[in-house]
Amino acid sequence: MALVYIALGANLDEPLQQLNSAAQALAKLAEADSLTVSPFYRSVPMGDIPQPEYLNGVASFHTSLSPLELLDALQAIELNQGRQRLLRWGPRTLDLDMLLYDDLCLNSERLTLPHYGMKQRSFVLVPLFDIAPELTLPCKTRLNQLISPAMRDELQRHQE
Ligand code: A4P
Ligand code: MG
Repeated sequence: MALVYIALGANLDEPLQQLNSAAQALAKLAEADSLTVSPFYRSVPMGDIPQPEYLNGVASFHTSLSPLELLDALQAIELNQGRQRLLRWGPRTLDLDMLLYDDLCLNSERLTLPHYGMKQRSFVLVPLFDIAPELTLPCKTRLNQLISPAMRDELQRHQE
C-alpha cells in the first residue's frame, strides 16, 4: 500500500465545486477512510497566460494502485470533469497532479515523481504542509524548510 499526495487545481466552471467533486472521486481510489483533504486556497495564476484565479488544495490517501494506474485514474477524473487539454499552463476545470508516491523517484515519459514543480509552488507547499507538517521529501529536504512567509502571503485561504 502506497501513501500518495495529489495536488488539486481549478480555475473554470465553479472551481469550488470542481475541487469538491474531485475529492469525492479521489475517495473511491483511497483505502477506506484514508483520504485527507487540505483547506483550499485562492492563488494568482502562475505563467504568462491571462486566466482567472485558481483554487488549489492537496489530498493524501493510501492506495493499492500502481503509479501508472493512479495516473490513469487521475486523468479519467479530469476528463470526467470536462478537462480539455488546449494550452500547456492554460485554464482548466480540473488539474490533478501526482506530487508524491511514497518515496518513489521516477522519470518516465508519462510520469515524473516527485512532481517537477512542487518545490517552488506556494499553492502546493502550503496546503501540503496543512495536512503533512512533518513531511520530508525523497530528496531528504524537510517540507517546512521550503515554505517562506512570502509564500503564505501569495495565497488567500478559502473560507468555508
Ligand atoms: N506528468 C508527468 N509527471 C506527472 C505527475 N507527477 N502528475 C505528465 C501528473 N502528470 C504528470 O500534464 C501533462 C502531462 O504531464 C500528463 O499527460 C502526464 O503524463 P497535463 O495535466 O496534461 O498538462 P498541464 O497540467 O497543462 O501541464 P503541467 O506541466 O503539468 O502544468 P502544471 O505544472 O500542472 O501547471 N497557477 C496556479 N495559481 N495554480 C495552478 O494550479 N497550474 C498550472 C498548470 C499553471 N498555473 C497555475 C496552476
Ligand atoms: Mg497537470
